[in-house]
Amino acid sequence: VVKPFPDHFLWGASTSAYQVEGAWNEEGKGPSVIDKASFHDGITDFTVTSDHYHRFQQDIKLFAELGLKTYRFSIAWSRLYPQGDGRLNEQGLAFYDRLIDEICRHGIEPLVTLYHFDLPWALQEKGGWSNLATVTVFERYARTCFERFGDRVKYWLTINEQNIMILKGEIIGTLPPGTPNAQQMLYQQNHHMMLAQAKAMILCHQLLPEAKIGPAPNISCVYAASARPEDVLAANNFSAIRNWLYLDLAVHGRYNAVAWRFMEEKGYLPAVTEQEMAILRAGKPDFIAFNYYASATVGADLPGEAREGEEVQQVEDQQLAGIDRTVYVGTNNPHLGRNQFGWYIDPVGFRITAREIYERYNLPLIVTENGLGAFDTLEAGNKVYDDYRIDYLRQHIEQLQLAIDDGVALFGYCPWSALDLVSTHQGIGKRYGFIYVNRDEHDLKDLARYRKKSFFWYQRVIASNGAN
Ligand code: BGP
Repeated sequence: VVKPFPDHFLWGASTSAYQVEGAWNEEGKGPSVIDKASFHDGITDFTVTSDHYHRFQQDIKLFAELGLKTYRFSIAWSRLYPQGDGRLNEQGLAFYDRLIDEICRHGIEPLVTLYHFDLPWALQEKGGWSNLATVTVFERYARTCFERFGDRVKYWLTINEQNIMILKGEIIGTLPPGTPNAQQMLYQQNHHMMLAQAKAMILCHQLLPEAKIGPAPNISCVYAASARPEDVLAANNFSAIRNWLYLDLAVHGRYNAVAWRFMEEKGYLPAVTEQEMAILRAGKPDFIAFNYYASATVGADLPGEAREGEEVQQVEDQQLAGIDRTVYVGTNNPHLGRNQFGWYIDPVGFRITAREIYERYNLPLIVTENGLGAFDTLEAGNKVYDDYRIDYLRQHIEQLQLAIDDGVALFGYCPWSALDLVSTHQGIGKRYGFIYVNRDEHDLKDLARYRKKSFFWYQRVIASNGAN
């Protein structure tokens, strides 16, 4: 018999500020890197998104009806500090006061991400994360959040998917185009973000001894393309560079040897001082949050062996072949199905990932993203029959339950996303929510909210504490 979900398990759902709020320049908000980025033709921008900024009361009421125990959202740094630092915008603070009060009034536990991709543009103009001064600016912003909201917020996340910002630096990161030796600069940015995170964790523990804080990387288990030892070695390398580099720094304050050697051989080593390493060691997370969508499969790139050029999932941006010891190339996995956007669907990989993280770090875990992006259709009577999403989530929840049965201390699950919002690169057409938001890419319609079939399903999952 599989163990039930623990009492007080935090069933939740997630969003991020720039993807859901809209009101991109209202009430004193400064622009972020997202507001300045150019996106593909044909998809919407981030000016209105789901208009949550003006409709949050209605949305939180729906979350309460859904039965959420926790709601994960992010604070837009440039609402609080329009220039990144300097003047504090009281209207921005007041908005998050109202939002958090509303969440708490419904008995939902707020889970707050300090920084989810939307670096204030004014900081980016001063070098962004390439500039060591941004570390201190982030610490100040974090202090403001802890001091203002810490009376109501117990769970904090530092930085969303820092590893993806580095691994896909040209797309989602904060690297100005044309930066010379871009990869080295990305690893320097990574080091600075790690310092910012460590300082935020130290500060959180000082100011809010009851609160808990942790990192929120995207972690995927990594499979070897075959049982050939070189392929297994390649998978081991990729795990070290894609996953453990970030968590080893966050938890233990050290660079793992494989990742360090990789950066050294490629000429990517960040400048690091002993004093900084001491700060990294002093900053300790209380838990690890992780986002999981799919696994990754890699192999060795042996001389004379050409791999087929079909687009590879999860590893596509890594052109790291050719160095002794740290070589790997992405391969496809014939054992897995894919979603409408080509992403692999791998529920068992979810269980493996949870076990791996727990075994490696021995800290409580919470899942802060997992979900299925799909083109939903609004049918007659404003119904959305998203059985495919229910299937995806059910399979992943089953594997989570097995992971708990395996002994993993997992205390929450927050699928992406609470309601429909704008995907980072694929517009509003790629939907993840339990609640449909009535708009198209360029036609805002009435932005009405409709409960999808998955809403009623997840409501039952939560009500029965996981017996879905
Ligand atoms: C994660 C991000 C989210 C969200 C999600 C879905 O990487 O933290 O912000 O965007 O992925 O990705 P996408 O919108 O590209 O489908």
